[in-house]
Amino acid sequence: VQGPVTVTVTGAAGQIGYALLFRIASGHLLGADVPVKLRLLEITPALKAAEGTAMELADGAFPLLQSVDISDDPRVAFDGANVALLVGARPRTKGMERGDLLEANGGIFKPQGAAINEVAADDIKVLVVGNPANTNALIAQAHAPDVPAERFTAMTRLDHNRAISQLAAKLDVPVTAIKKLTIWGNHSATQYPDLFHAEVNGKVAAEQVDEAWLRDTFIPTVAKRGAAIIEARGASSAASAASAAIDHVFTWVNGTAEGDWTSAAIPSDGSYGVPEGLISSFPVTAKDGKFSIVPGLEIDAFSRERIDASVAELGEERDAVRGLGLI
Ligand code: NAX
Repeated sequence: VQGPVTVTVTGAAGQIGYALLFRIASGHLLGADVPVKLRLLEITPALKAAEGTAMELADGAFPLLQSVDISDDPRVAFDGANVALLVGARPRTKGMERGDLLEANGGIFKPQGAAINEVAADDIKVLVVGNPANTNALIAQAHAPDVPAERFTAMTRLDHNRAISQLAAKLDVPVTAIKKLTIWGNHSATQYPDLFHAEVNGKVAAEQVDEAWLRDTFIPTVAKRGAAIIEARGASSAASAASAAIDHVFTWVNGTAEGDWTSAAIPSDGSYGVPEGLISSFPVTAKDGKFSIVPGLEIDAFSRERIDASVAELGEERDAVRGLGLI
């Protein structure tokens, strides 16, 4: 039997945290036989709410949950962490420019990266959910020089799951019929969900839908799904985001299935014309606790244009945080 895994969740009192913690406690993050120690990081005013969530976790009497600790100090919360889910972030508020947003998030992800560097376990794996996720991951990574760069990842699995679901509904097939879907680029409206390499029951997905639907319905529906959820629910995606975070880490730890891949934002090695070091979404496989970019896919002009646009946005975000001295 495996020893307990320490999982730190930031923004634990938020709405994604509320949906996420109970799935972690019930064994969905790592596996049904892996005991978990939870560490919750919150800002001081939200500690009481986090305590309320911890009370409910206790009331779940989860067999795998060994402990729940709460702190407002990153150096306490990340101590010995094997997995860190960075969910808490500063949202964009009215009148906020991109520079202000990046700066506010730098104030969160810089000290968290430094604390991870100092006190996390040697095998730490980091998933950034809090937006702007790719660039927040870059900031945290820059302040954790002793942690291998590839341990910093950002979440595009929700976009990936949304794309699978939209395509499955369109073709009236179960989601399990769809393989090799890819989200490329930034977790933002410029992201590119790719159907040219995706397969439906073994056949190329793009050939089973008409081009106008792919271009004018599918791509914008996936990219703008977050806004549609806010419009309908009056609140942003929470349970689906938590579920995607669970999927991302479960896949990272337990691997992808033979003949399939998933999407994750990981540091680029220069593949597919994405500048080295940018944390961009790629088609990835996972094995032995490591993500690898799927090599050798042919990229046609339609896809090239869209990947390049999203990657250019990531480059601009990187330049902006560089200019602010955040990386
Ligand atoms: P909430 O506002 O409900 O919760 C955020 C929590 O983070 C709050 O409890 C807040 O006190 C806490 N927090 C703020 N600063 C912190 C810090 N320095 N240390 C620890 N905790 C801190 O937001 P929620 O709906 O849970 O969303 C969280 C983040 O996920 C947002 O940035 C959101 O934009 C992002 N999302 C990312 C998605 C993705 O696919 N990558 C999709 C869903 C979601 O929009």
